[in-house]
Formats: sequence, C-alpha cells, structure tokens
Amino acid sequence: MLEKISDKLNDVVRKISGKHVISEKNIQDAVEEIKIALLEADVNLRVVRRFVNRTIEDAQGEQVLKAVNPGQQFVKIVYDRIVQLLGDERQQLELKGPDTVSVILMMGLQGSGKTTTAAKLARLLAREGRRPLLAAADLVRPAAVTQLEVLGAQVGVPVYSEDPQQVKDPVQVVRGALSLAKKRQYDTVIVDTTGRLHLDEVMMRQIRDIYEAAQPVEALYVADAMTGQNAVNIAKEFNEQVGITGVILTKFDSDTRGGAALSIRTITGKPVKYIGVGEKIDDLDPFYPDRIASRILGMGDVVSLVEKAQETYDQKEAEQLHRKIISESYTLQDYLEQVQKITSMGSLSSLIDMIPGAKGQINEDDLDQDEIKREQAIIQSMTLGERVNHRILGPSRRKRIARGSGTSVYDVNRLVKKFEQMRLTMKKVAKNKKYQTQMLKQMGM
Ligand SMILES: Nc1nc2c(ncn2[C@@H]2O[C@H](COP(=O)(O)OP(=O)(O)O)[C@@H](O)[C@H]2O)c(=O)[nH]1
Ligand SMILES: [Mg+2]
Repeated sequence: MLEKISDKLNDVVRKISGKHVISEKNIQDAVEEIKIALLEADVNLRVVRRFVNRTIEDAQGEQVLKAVNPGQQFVKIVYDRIVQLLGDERQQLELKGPDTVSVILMMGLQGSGKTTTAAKLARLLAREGRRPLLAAADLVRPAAVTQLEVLGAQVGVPVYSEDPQQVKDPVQVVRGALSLAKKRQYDTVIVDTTGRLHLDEVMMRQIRDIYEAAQPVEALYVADAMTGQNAVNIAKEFNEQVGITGVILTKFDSDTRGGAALSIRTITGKPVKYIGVGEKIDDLDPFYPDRIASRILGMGDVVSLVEKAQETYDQKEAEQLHRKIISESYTLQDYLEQVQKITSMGSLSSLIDMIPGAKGQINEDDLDQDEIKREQAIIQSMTLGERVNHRILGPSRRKRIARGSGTSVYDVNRLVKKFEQMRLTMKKVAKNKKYQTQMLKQMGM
C-alpha cells in the first residue's frame, strides 16, 4: 500500500526541495499538487482541506533557517503534517495490570479481518508476557468458531467457545469466557464478534449488548484498508454508536491507494493502533506514524537535515533570549529557574544560609511543595514569550495555560499577581536588605 501516493508526493517535494528561494507561488503550486495527490489516493476531502490549509499556514509562519534551503524546510513541514495526520505518537493498547481481566473487543464488517487479527493480537500479547484467552462470540458465520479454534491452536492461545448449534446469544459466550478467565487467571480476553456485509441496526444492537457484557478496555474497530473511504465512514459510525478506542487497519499489504490510512485518524479522532500486513499469523505491526510518514514521503535525509538545523537554531535562540532576560528585569522564566534550583537542591537550608538575614527567619516546613509544583507546571505551560513578558497574558492565554498545566485560571491569576508583587519587592531589595526576607516569604517560603 501507499506506493502510488508515495511516488506522487515524492515527485512534488523533490522538485521543491532543491529550491533556494521559495515564493508564495511556489508554495501554492506545491500545495496544489499535494492536494491532487491526496485526493487521488482517496483521502477524505475534509482531511485534504485541513491538511492543505495548515501546511500553507505553517509554511508562511516558519522562521527561515540559514543552514538549509527553504525548499528543504518546506519538505519538513509537509512531513510533520503527515505525521500529525497519522496521529503523531504510536498509541499502544491500554490494558490493565495482570490482576484484572482486560477485555479487547474486535468489531467490524464481515471479512475485514477480525478473526485473523484477534489471533494475531493474541500471539503478540502472549509474547509480551500476557495470558490471553480468545472468545469465539461470532455465532453467525458458519465455521467461525472452528476458524478461531484453528487459529488459536496455531498461536498457542486457548479459545473459549460454545456450540453454535445450541447457543445463539454471543453475550452468553462473553460471560462464559470472562468467568473462565477469572478462574484460570487469564489477564486478557479477546472477543471475536460477528460482522455483517453492511451496517445494520441488528448488528449494532448486538454489538452494543456484547459491549455492555464485556466492558472492554479496548474496543477496536477492524477496518479493511482495501475498502477505502467506506472503512473510514463505518469507523465513524461504530465510534458514534458503540464507541471505539482504536482502529486496526488490515490488508495494509494490499495494493490500495492508502486514503483510508490517511483519513481515519482525523475523521474518527481515534488512533490506528496496529496494521495487518499479510495473511500470516505474524503479520501484525504496531502503527508508527513517523515511520509511515517517512514511507509516504521518502526524503528521510532532508527531514533529518532540517531537524538538525532546527535544533541548532533553537539553541542559539535560547542563548540569545537568556542574555536578554539577564540584561532586562526579572521574568517568570527567572522565577521558574530559581524555583527549579531550589527543588533540585532537595533541601532549602543551604539556600537559606546563602541569603543574608534569612537565617532563622524561615522555616523549611512552611514551604508548600504542592504550590511549588503547581507554579512550575503553570510557567512550563507558557511560551517563552509569555515567560519573558507576563504582561501579554490576557484571558485567553491564561485559560490555555491553565488547561495545559492542569490547573485553573484562578491558579494562574494568583501566580501572576504574586509574581508582580515579587518584582516590586525585588526593586526595593536592591536598595534595602530588610526586604529580602519579605521577598522570600512571598516566594512561599
Ligand atoms: N493480505 C491480508 N489479508 C488479510 C489480513 N487480515 C486478514 N486477511 C484475510 O482476510 C480474510 C478475512 O479475514 P477474517 O479474519 O476471516 O475476517 P472477519 O470476517 O472480519 O473475521 C481472510 O482471508 C484473511 O486471511 C491482512 O492484514 N492482510
Ligand atoms: Mg470472523
């Protein structure tokens, strides 16, 4: 998969990567070609629009690096955008510890690869040291139970099943599997379910019942990558009607256009966790957005070149900023560094000793550790610009910072106020030693 789109995109970015000057027109043209390539690869229109707009925004907002040419920088922007499209970080299954039973529910249309993938996953988890049990809750498809039993034997994972001639309710299978798991200390139950050819109300009701009984920690939608946008749309349906925690894209080895892989994250908001890459039992891989992006775009050398240049740039900028901070007045950044120094010292007494007049005045126990942590988190959620100039902290920035630091706007306000008072005191400190103690008190000591 992905070969065609990869060829196309590679052509586009290779052309532009050699450019030493880039005009708005170059960017527009390149982005237009990328847009066509994505659409031809069957990427969802909404996803394409968003991708294109953001890429242009990024390209216009980017600081120009001296060490690389603008074309190369543009390639990196496209690469970053593709990584983001694919979900940024690798997302692992979120399973509980071995003392509880974690249920993984496999859902999807008929033929999408649920049964095969259930067995593949069982093998992977067993290799990671878990104790999986497969549950044959597809009682509709003829021989589905046997299929799972054969696969289970192949991977050395036990299968819980009932005779489909007698048991018609998959919920009963789920309950049976769960109680067996408890009894025999299986820590993971992977439930294979029935799929239909199309989405229908009966299937949805059934899967909801199974969901209720199973209480899965992972509800995985198994999508056949070959069905393109259909896979994406049905994933969305499943997510809305049942709720999914992730996607497994099967038949990634097939010769399809790749649009599903590129759209599913954006459309469902749920990460692709694994890809099926063949019919064999070992053909299941974790999904790494950055690796797939590299495969799609090629240009790995250019990407790492720009990354290096960016690192050096950041370092230089930080040094410059630092000099500026020192030559100017006391900023939130200074405050953060000071607080960090204090906490890294572990003990306050040595610091207190260093401050004339503070000895004997300050009790180490008065320090509110939680508050210090909170303040650190707040400042760390600020941009450098904000740390250097706290006056730009308007309501919306404060809201963002509160959210980013897991605190409240009230906490942010309090910190800023405290900081302002501290600055005032510090001015006085320069003239009068008596204020030093007062300043330390304001810092929470
Ligand atoms: N090439 C390829 N074939 C797959 C993959 N996953 C499943 N299949 C095949 O797809 C077919 C349907 O799989 P199955 O697990 O029975 O689908 P289910 O109906 O969802 O349970 C089988 O022939 C599988 O071998 C994959 O990642 N790559
Ligand atoms: Mg099946």
